[in-house]
Amino acid sequence: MKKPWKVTVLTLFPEMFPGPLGQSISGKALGHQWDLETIQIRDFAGDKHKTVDDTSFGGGPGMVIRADVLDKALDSVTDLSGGPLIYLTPRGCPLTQNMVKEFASMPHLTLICGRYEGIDERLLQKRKPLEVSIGDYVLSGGELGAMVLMDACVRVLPGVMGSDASLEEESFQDGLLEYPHYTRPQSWDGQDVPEVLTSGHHEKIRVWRRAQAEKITAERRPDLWAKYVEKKK
Ligand code: 58G
Repeated sequence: MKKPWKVTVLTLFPEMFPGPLGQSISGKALGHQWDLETIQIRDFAGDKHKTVDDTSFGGGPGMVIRADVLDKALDSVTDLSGGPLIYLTPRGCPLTQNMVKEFASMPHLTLICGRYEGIDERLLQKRKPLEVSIGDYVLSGGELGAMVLMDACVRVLPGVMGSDASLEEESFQDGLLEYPHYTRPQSWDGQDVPEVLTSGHHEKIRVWRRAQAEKITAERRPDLWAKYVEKKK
């Protein structure tokens, strides 16, 4: 049997994992299609009080994770060479579906979760992690960001979503927002399912969905719409 896709998470709160990733489809795939390992950063503190943070040189509020402690924690990661080292931070490059597919194609990810005001810059200079952001907002820790990244990767692993057809569909709509979905009952709350979807005309359905996806994208995401129009030319 082939080795499953693996993620190693360095965190001060390993109890937060697998959290929501232990549920539903990703939860069922955990231990089969993918593996999760957590490393407690505090285990690598050098003093009897297990200190991992200190005040910021130059002053200002809040604490910073010590470079020496996190460096020792990273030394303990055996398969760092199997894929990227990633630090979740609001100053990172924005996570995209293309990055998700690339991360899911590597054998191993290592994720660093910061807390407090972040990590001593010298650790980042030495280890040069890929700095990734899940969006333009600040979280109290990188753990929720790590879970978002992992969730996005796990659902594109071969055999996890069950039907690879749904992923084909997704790539067909590449660069556009999702078209609307409907299920039973056919009539609900005075609203009927659009007739074309129950017509059985597969080509008409494809054209209708494409038009809907384009309309929603143009209305809501002028940035994505501009890229899509540019690409079509
Ligand atoms: C400012 C504040 C810089 C990822 C906190 C760095 C992590 C947002 C994201 C931090 C995160 C994101 C400490 C807590 C990183 C550190 C962590 N916030 N948008 N917070 O992906």
